[in-house]
Amino acid sequence: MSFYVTTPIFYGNGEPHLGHAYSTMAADILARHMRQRGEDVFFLTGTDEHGEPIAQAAEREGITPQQLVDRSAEQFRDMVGKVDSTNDFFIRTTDPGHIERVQRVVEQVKENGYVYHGTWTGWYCPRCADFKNESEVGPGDTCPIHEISLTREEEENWFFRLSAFQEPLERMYVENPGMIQPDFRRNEALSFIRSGLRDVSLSRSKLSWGVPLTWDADQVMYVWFDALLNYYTALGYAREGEDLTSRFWPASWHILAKDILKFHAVYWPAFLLAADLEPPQRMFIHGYLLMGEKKMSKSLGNVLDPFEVIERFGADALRYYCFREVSFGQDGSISTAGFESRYETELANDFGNLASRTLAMVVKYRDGVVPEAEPDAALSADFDSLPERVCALLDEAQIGQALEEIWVLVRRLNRYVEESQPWVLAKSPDDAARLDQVLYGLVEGLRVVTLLLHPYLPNSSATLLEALDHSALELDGFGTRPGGYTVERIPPLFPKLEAPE
Ligand code: ME8
Repeated sequence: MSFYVTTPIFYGNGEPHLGHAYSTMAADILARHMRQRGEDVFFLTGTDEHGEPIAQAAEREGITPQQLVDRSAEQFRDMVGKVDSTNDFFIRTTDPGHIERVQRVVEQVKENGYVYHGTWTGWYCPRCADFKNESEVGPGDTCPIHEISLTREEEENWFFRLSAFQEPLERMYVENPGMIQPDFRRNEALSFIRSGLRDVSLSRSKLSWGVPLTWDADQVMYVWFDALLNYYTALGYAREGEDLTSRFWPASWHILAKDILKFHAVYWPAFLLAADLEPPQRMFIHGYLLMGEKKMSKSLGNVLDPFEVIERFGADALRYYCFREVSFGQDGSISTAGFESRYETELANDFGNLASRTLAMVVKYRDGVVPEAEPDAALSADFDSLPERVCALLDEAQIGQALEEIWVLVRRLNRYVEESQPWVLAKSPDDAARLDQVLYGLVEGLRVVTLLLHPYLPNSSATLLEALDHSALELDGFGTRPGGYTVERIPPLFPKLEAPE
């Protein structure tokens, strides 16, 4: 089965922050997990490089827009690498391959009768790059998201006949209730659609930094259509000499936050339908990571640097913390204190210690050779169908709940150590068989949870799997690997933190 997951493409005038990293890590967790299941995976991220804010930022700096986005693309690529993202391609909307394909799709939309010429008058937020309906205007004609004054715009544009899709979109979401997750976001999208869809500008005339319309050289594509199309165009040119479109389109999951729900849930499927293309299968709308009270964003100026966090805690710890602390789909507060506490109690103590002491006991009591024994029935029962349960949750992009499901077993294994007291068993030769059973169960449990944790903790799970002499990443059930192999001790996976200077 093919599995195609995307993140939003991030604005090429900003600096990467933890919010961007969050969507990237979420998509990466799904991509890694699906690869473990043997699916044919494609994972896309990248940068959104056209539009007014970018042209303006470049002008303020006295550089060209291209110079600005080249620099920013490098920063985002760097961020993506540092969170250990395994994206299969990094798209930039200034790629010639993208531009060409955008032009082709929009020509098709025009040919199908969904494009006309008209005059736009209304409110516009340059930061959202969005034309606002009266219902979307905040007090004093401001943008409710960016808290800046909206501008009154009037210009000659080409329009996209969005109104023609009100009924088809409504039907689509009613008939496919799982398409937008969580459900309350689907309801939000539906109520927006039901409140009436007005046609939207497809192009801008006052701007030159964008994809030119092939039939009107004075106009460039409205940046949102240019940007949304990345999900589709990338498949056409990501692999030289190969078109991946039929293999991966429609996308399995778009991962994004609630700020851009309208564009993804309304404009995007409508535009695809207008071009005779299939809408994406599903989209997951996550919440905002909040630092203190406000969402983190560049324009609000309260940014936590993911690079600093990674330097101090490692990428695994960041990946773990974000999906453990904040319920995926809801807003949630994050803090340095929260990081440190979960790092210490869950990563270092629950998981790191379990791994260290399990391996150490096998080395100490059995010269590193995992005993060949039947596991405890009670322990087996607790692991019963664990991989299936985790798969079912991740099929629904329930990243936090799947992690919780795994962590219950991490804790179970720790309790098993306490209950069975291998160090006491080791003192009496009569208990040798029982000790074999306990050690086998512990190693097997550790192996199963480590495989399931791989998408969340790619580095520490790799270290641990190596120590367990286990090279395959496929998910495995408890009790399926017989003993008889040799394991090694490891240094602490999550060493105690030095106090910051
Ligand atoms: O909107 N918490 O780009 P953008 C969680 N270019 N996620 C956050 C976040 C936060 N505090 N802040 C940002 C754009 N994000 C467009 C997208 S897609 C065709 C075009 C994440 O750089 C989240 O995924 O503003 C959000 O939707 C995205 O970054 C917005 O990134």
